[in-house]
Amino acid sequence: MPAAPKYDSARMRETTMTSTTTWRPLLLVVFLAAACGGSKEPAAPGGAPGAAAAAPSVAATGKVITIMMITDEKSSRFEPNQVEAHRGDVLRFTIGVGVHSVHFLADSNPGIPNLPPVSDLLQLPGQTLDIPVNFPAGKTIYFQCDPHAALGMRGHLKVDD
Ligand SMILES: [Cu+2]
Repeated sequence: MPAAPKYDSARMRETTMTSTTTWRPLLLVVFLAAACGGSKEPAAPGGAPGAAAAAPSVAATGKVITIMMITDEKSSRFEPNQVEAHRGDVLRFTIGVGVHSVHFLADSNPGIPNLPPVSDLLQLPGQTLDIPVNFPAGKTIYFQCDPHAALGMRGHLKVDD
């Protein structure tokens, strides 16, 4: 796996106390996406230091799956809310409308390693949070938006090899 660009590595050290190794595939994908798509600056992976275990990195596939987060007159929801992805893909949670979070609850995902820390609240239209699919193949992982989980803003990620 090629090393992440120096620029991104330096930035990561500013924004997180956790190992840069864990997030390097993500950074690479973000860098490539930004280089060809001119996408916005991704949200920093929030959360407490120490929340990220020393995870084995996963080889990035380069595939990015956009999951919109929307509140409208119909509902608050992830769109899509049933996602199938391969290890090394990236889930790009993207604000459409509303204020949302992304939370892969540990309690709802027993035994699943590499769960990201709960996100900050995201609220700017177009704001994104990238989550690398670095979970065991064959598992289905639950995630939710904390403010709207009770209203049905929940989703599942099925992980393929
Ligand atoms: Cu929400």
